[in-house]
Amino acid sequence: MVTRLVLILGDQLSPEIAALQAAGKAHDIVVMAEVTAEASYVRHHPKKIAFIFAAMRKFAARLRDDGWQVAYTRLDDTDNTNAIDSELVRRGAEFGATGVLITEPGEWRLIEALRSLSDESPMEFRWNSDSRFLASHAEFDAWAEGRKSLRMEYFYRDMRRKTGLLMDGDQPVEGKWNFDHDNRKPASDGAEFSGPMRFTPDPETQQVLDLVAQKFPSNFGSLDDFWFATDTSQARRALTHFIKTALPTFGDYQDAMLRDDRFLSHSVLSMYLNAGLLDPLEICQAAETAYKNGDAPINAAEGFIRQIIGWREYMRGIYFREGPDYPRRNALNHSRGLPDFYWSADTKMYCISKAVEQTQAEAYAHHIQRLMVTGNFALLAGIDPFQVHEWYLAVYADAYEWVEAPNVIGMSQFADGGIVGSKPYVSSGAYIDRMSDYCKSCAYKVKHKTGPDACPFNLLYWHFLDRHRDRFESNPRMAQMYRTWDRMDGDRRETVLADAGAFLEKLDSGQPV
Ligand code: FAD
Ligand code: DLZ
Ligand code: SF4
Repeated sequence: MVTRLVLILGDQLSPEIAALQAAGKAHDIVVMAEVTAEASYVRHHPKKIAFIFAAMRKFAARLRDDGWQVAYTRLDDTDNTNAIDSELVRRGAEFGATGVLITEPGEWRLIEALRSLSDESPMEFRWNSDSRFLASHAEFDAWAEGRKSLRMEYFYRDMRRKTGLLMDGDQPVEGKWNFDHDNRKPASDGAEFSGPMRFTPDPETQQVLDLVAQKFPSNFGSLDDFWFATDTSQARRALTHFIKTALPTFGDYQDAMLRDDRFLSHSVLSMYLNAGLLDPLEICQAAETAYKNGDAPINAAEGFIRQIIGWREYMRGIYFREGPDYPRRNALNHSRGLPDFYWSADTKMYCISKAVEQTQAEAYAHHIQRLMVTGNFALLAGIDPFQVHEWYLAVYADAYEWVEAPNVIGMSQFADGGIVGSKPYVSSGAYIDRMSDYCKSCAYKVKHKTGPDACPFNLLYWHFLDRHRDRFESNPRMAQMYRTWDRMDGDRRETVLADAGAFLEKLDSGQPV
């Protein structure tokens, strides 16, 4: 009788996952393993590790209830070999397995490790594409082939046509593909947000929390007040809660930031989606139904669906198309070390301190905090993009390289030289001031353009444009910025650059900023 191992990784927790679909309960054995190699290739936030381990344990129990034989390794099992490839070797020998069924992992690192193992192993490896995505690699590559630039918007329209979401025949509902001009308002005074659904840890999750506290005591991030869903039925309740309470204002407040609200109208579903607890189409259909029933306006439903079938799928396409060297790209040759305040929140810059503090507490920050606060600062200050990438990969509960790297290396740091974005996402403090209520609590003055109190984003914005003039001045989308800079009085320009240089020197010498 043939026995094959069916590898299920910590972010593949879906009964529809391809390797499971290709396997049979009668002969095949599911292998799942909590291993040090995966838990420490970056120093993950403890809440991320706890979420993944708890969800893995509950998924294994579900599979067993469903009749599967599951060989599950816990982190503290004495015979744990502590890496995915060595666990396959150990389980292969234990069960006399002749083959391994794999669903393609979401990181080149692990793909390469498993490819090496399959070259050496007597077991036959069968690779399956990850069918949890709408666009296969071949489909994305076919879309990308021959295009001068890979703009997400056109890819997104194809995904709308493919899924039929918000379509009226072959036309978009209400006559437009994109309703962004109705979106992106600052949060109005007194706007209230109920936040994501919270779950009290069950005994299995509590056991994992104790284990993670003991094994990862010094990783950045707090384990206190763990409230994440850890199985599909809870994640579905979180989805229903979002659709009812936050989707209607999702578009309006997509880019807003508030001092006293960590979530606003965001769904906080990415960690469930990326781990396999929720399916992208299921989420989008729920949003579409809310729109059809008159419970959410088109700008909200369209904006939300675009993030999932557009941006999320597009980012994955870029990651696999660009290959394993993508996270090492550094088109702007930035080399400054990541400042300590990314780990401590200890900075006078209120916006950064807030974003880091909430990341530490929740393993979550919403998109505009990631892009226009911590990401914007790193880009303006010329931080080494690989260090920025490792930070994002470690600190967010939803972070796996296939989605994190194109967002960080591409969208946020322009380190891929313009594959994801046609221009760098940089802004001065004025943007943060417009979209948030942070600046009024800050030690720096957002209206000051020079001098000791000047908002560092104001100084560094011009410093960035000036030092990268050769690359960007002919970019039509940046022409206006250069015109404004050039119109500034020469002395003033010199003062801005000198103040920015002084700020960077302080940063480099580890003085408080
Ligand atoms: P919502 O605002 O409610 O959006 C709905 C869903 O759309 C999200 O759950 C997510 O699945 C999807 N989505 C939205 N924007 C993007 C995007 N740019 N790329 C891919 N999917 C998107 N997302 C991750 O899932 N993992 C990451 O590691 C990650 N790292 C990021 C790093 C940077 C620098 C930036 C700028 C963005 C990053 N994103 C990442 C994208 C986005 O910020 C998160 O998906 C989002 O903040 C998750 O919170 P949410 O579920 O409340 O999202
Ligand atoms: C992120 C993560 C962590 C922290 N731990 C495990 C683990 O112990 N076992 C496992 O199978 N997967 C884990 N993961 C998820 C993997 O790192 C993820 O599957 C790969 O990075 C590919 O996306
Ligand atoms: Fe951030 Fe500048 Fe506003 Fe302070 S003044 S919160 S540093 S944007």
